[in-house]
Amino acid sequence: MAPRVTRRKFAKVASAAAIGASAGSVAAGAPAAAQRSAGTAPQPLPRAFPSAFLWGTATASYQVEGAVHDDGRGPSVWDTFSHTAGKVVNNANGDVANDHYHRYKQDVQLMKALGVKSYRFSIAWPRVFPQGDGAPNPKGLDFYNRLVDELLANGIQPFATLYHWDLPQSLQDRVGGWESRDTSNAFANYAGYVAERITDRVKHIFTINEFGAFVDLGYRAGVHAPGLKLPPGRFNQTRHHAVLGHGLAVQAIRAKAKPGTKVGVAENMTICAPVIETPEHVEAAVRATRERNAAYMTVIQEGRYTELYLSTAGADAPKVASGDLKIISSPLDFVGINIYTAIYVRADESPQGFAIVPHPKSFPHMLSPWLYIGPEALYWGPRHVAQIWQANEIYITENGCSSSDIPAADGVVYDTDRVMYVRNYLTQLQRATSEGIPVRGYFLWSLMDNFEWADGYTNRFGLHYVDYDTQKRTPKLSAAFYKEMIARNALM
Ligand code: GBH
Repeated sequence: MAPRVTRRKFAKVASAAAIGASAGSVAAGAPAAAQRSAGTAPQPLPRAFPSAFLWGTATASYQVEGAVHDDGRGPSVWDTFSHTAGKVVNNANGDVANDHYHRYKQDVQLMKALGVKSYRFSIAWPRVFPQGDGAPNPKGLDFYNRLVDELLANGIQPFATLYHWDLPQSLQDRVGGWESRDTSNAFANYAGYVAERITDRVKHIFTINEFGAFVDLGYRAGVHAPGLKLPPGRFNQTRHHAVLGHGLAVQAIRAKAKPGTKVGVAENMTICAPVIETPEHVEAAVRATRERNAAYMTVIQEGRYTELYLSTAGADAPKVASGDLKIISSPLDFVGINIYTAIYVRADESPQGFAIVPHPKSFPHMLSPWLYIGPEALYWGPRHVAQIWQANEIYITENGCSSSDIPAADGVVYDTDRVMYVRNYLTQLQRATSEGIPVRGYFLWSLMDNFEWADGYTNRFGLHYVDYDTQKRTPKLSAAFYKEMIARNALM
């Protein structure tokens, strides 16, 4: 069944987003005289972003912190996984990573120099509850208090994510991690504990980062921690417990946070772009968006699994306890979307009404083979979320790319490919904001090169180059580009 979309809301988004409307409406503000005086030279459009637009960067705890034994931190599934031979390229691990735990003040200065207004980081659950549940470890939370204070002192708004995949190992050992509802409950308890203590200063909280990346890759494909390959029934149940944990955490945060705290999720939805912007392909992309995100974003937004998801799973469908769906779909204040790539969708005559068009072999990608270039994802992602689920506050919680990044003789990485990538994606984001789609901010992944999960340190996503022998951070060309863009608040 189609989700409820109020007629007014739909008309607003649909008409604003009508094909061809954007260029004209954006140009309308430019004085005609100024345009004429330019003669034949192409006139730059005033391709500005909204005035309060929140430019930012992002990182995650295990990818940058190191200090895995400091101040009572317990082990996480990523410590165990990365210390298991053959799981991570070159058997790398996050024991030291960027040593951000000790160098956070310097890293805040990198942000300040960029001119970002906000920073998205994640809190390591096993620092705060070394066993996942039971006794808290106040020293663990102290680190984030210091970080938050440092950010605020430098005029940077903190956005905190509570779970970016570092599950306390003890929960994996004792209850099977996200295979068990006990983990969903423990997560909510941890979320409430943190919310009570940081929301005097942190006004935006994300529950969970990217369900698929720890559930699908961790419990089915086995390429992320905890490295399991569960059969379909147990796997679908694990997915259910992850979204349940999200919903319980939303409720716990609401119960414990200071007034004015906003709660959301950061999900790397599958972004479905129409092959051509005609009404039938756009409609197919909307259908595909709901179905391809059925296990996570759709159930969070709609409080039900789609019929197609349930019928495809058959006997392996998740067992849903009474009340679960209401918890899972607890209302959110904002929606965060991590966007790296797009899939292309066309209309067809099948019962589901869409077909996915695979990327041809020649389709360009960045250094990571999965990172197909799809700038229009930054338009269609927020447009779908606003149109299908009436989200009125959207953040791009991650966007960025991997590049080969070799320092030149002068020590600078001239990552023209990353600049090309970011410029093209932001062009599509600006199309979205200029049409009134409510995107409020953008967090570039990442502030600096860091531990890229199963790829170890071989795949760099940073605006700053990190020399892991010396821990020296050096701004890349892309950092200069981003800084200039932020200063202008407009495309260039
Ligand atoms: C994000 O995931 C993460 O939130 C962030 O931590 C990470 O550093 C960043 O992106 C860059 O990757 O090797 O074929 O199994 C983005 C989604 C999920 C995409 C895992 C790559 C592995 C594909 N990612 N996926 S594969």
